[in-house]
Amino acid sequence: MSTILRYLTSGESHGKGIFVILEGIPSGLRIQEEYINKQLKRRQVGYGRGERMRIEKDRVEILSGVRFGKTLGSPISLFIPNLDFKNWEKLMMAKEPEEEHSFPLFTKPRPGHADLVGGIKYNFLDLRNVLERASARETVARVAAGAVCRRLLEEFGISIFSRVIQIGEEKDNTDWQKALKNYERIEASSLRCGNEKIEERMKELIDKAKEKGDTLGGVFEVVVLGVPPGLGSYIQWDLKLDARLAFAVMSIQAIVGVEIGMGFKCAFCFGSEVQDEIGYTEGKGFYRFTNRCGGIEGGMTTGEPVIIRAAMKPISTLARPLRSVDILSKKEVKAAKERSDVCAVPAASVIAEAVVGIEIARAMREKFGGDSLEEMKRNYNSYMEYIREKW
Ligand code: EPS
Repeated sequence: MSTILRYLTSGESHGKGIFVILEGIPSGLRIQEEYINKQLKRRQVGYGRGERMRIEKDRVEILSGVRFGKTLGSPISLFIPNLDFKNWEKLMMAKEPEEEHSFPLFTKPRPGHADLVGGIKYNFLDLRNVLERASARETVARVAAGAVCRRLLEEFGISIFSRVIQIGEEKDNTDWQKALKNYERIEASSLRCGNEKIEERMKELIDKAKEKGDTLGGVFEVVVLGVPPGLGSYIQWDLKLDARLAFAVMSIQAIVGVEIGMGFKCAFCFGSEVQDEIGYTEGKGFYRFTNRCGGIEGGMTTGEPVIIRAAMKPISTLARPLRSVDILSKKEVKAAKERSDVCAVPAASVIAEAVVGIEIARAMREKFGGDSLEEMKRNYNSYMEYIREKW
């Protein structure tokens, strides 16, 4: 994958904070901490979110790469402090504790989390060393980096939306064009659902899961509008934009499936029900009668909206824990109970907007390059003029 735009995150869930370095944003892009904080706030919402969200008021500090409100073209370092750290200082300190094992070990791995395999892989008897980094807390970094990329994409008329279309067995089958017509409702909804009645039934399912000491997953949809044709490429496996978008979304904690456009439904259809026929009119140029491919064909954007859906498994930490084995005694135990969410699908949809935005921004940087935003815009405008004139 090209490294023209890349990012690295670091930090543990209960350490000092979460860090991200984002490299590849051109100089001259306006960005403010408040703009990023707005996205961080969107990540914290959600009916079914856990106690941690009452502790954290996620706010970013821009530590490098920006001066007087504009990017410098150099790496942008972002830091989001963990307000909860004050309650964990002794358990998360970097220096060696005075007495050996003066703190409880986390030895009861939770089925579905990274606990057991992480302990085996990194040779840890205290599985807290695993969960601290495997935690979905890390996604606050993705949203911060994604916010800067969203800001860049706005300069090219590209916008990103998401909504929840299923919680447990409760589905919202409204198509995305209709749903986006009342996007304010989706944004105001604590489940990011566009339909009030369906949202109520989803909430009932989350309440039932909570009463049972269980958790619930679901499905969300991300839509990207305004992309130019030709982002990504068919010439190499790791340049195909559909594959990269699937990778980015699948890398979010608890995501177990990703589809683009009609996705798995294609498997039950004939080709004539799947391919998007091509039309042409003077002035409008080439267009498609449908967009079943979800805006990507041959690993490249067609210029139609990019549509991605993903399935999130129920959170791994259950208030009524499942069977596990203590890694020290090897005796059957109930898995550890860590504070957690009951349902985090709305949060995952916001995180997915961010990682999709990063991938689209990376593809835009690959195609239009430029060290400054102005240069990138010149390249973009000349490409769009070429399409208007020649195609
Ligand atoms: C989360 C932070 C975590 C969890 C949750 C989401 O904080 P804490 O572990 O202190 O409660 O609440 O992460 C998980 C449920 C998980 O399994 O990783 C966040 O910031 O989104």
